[in-house]
Amino acid sequence: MRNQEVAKIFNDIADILEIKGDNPFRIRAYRRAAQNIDSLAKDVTEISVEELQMIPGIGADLAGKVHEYVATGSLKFYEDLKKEVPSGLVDLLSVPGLGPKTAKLFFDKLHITNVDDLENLAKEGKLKGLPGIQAKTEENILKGIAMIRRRTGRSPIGRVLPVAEGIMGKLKEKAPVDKLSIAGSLRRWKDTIKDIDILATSKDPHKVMNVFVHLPQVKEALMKGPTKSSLITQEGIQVDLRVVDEGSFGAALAYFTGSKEHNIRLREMAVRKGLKINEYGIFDVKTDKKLGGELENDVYKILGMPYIAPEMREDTGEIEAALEGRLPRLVEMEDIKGDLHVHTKSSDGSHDIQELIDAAKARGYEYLAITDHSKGLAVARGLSIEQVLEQNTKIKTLNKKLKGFKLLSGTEMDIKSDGSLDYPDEVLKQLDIVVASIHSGFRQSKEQITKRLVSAMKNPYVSIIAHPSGRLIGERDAYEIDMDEVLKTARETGTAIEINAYPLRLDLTDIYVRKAKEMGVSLTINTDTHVTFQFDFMAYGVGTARRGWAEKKDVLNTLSYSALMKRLKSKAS
Ligand code: DGT
Ligand code: CA
Ligand code: ZN
Repeated sequence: MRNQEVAKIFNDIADILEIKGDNPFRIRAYRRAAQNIDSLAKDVTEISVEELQMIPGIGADLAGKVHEYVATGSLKFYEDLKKEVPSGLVDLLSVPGLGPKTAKLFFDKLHITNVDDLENLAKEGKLKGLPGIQAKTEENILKGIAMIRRRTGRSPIGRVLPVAEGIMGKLKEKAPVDKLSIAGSLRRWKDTIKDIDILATSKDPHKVMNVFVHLPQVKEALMKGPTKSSLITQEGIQVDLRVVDEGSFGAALAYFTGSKEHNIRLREMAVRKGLKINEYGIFDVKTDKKLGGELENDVYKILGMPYIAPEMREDTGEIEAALEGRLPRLVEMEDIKGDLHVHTKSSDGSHDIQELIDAAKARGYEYLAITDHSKGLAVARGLSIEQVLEQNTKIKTLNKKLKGFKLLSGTEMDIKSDGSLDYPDEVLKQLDIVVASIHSGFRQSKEQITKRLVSAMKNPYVSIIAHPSGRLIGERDAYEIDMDEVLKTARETGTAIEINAYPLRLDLTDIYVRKAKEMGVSLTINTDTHVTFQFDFMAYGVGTARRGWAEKKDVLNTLSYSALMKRLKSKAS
């Protein structure tokens, strides 16, 4: 897929336009197009110009640009634009938190054109004193640079899974494979992935490997053998494929799914029973007789345990729970009855309400909460009080006409930097659901940010805290927050905490999901959809919930519509 590549160019264009002080609407159009192309399920190179124009935010002009780039490998508009600003200046924008205005300031006043110079001058304290630049700004710039340098080798799962699925699809189509499965951290739904592990069985392993190393996605074949081959994809992700015997597939799947720590525990248990477990099977040590290995569950069965879901295999108590018969019944995709955090084009989404309903119904949902941004969030065209009330009336009228589907009228209300809420209670109490979240003041102290969240939860109308730590994997660290305090308040006030399924967020993170569950905090898994295909991100959220041992009963949006409404009202009363 070259979507990421095209998206990056559009983002670069937006950056340069911003440095140049161009029209904000034009800049926003490029950013929105970039986001939509980036999260597109289909490869841009396989889409016609007509189809491209059907992507929200992409008109004839941008479709033409995408086409030009895909067809010729370059984009004249972009190449010309780059000549208008010093090269290197754009690189500065990759430092988290450093915007175009500041970058331009550093260039104009200090002639900084690359990240190394910026780092040196920040260390020497030479930036402060410029308009708006304080010691704290220098500190943040240094932190941001350190973060870029840390980005090593691991990619967010949202970048990796589509690549893995693309390769699996091509293998199924072109190679003589029988069984085929993803293994490793990807099968465990970790939020970041080092490399993709795939297992297969085949009557013709040689042919399979031949197809594999010549797939169109391949940038470089690293090694090709009869049982294992490795390659690097166009996106720079390593993929290992192993072809194993039919009778060993289950044992190999258990072995290569890991985690390593989980496997070590299983092998120790086996040794105590006079058994041996490896990627080929389960064996009796004395007689060397093979006791199992065709099915993955053979491993668990022989050790006297129920099957443990891959998401739990981290040696964090799952083996003890399995032995004692207290494994949770993890929440599943089928349990999700609706999405409680969705944007329309009234704020920064791309669709009207009807289009969102259709897409939600196609996914088998029973309800959907419309939660556009609130007035304080001007960058996302947040709704004024009049607008949100108007939308509320419209939704309530629409609801009476809908058959077999319900809308919840809501808002994603900004918790402002000073801790106050963006709408007054008289407005909030008219809505079915209030999702509250932080979009500014990320650099406040731990105490300040925690206090903002805690006081929002104490508001009787706030139903959910969304993306609680504000992280964007690989792009922005979580803000500092006392999560224990937040969870405690959530329980006391009956506020649900969101697992945001947007693949760069996945926040609440797995560790805190587990803590929340243990504390009896209610969770909700929402996609924060801005474009309809993003509804499919739900799987990432469910994966994260499962890594935190969450069950159906822990998750608000597994409730029926009437039970959900009752629950939402019970906090407000
Ligand atoms: P990552 O780092 O995101 O790729 O995480 P994994 O878990 O996919 O790790 P990877 O790709 O190095 O190995 C895949 C699985 O293979 C791993 O989860 C367990 C198994 N494995 C790999 N190396 C070892 C090892 O040295 N000992 C054991 N017991 N298992 C291993
Ligand atoms: Ca791996
Ligand atoms: Zn949102």
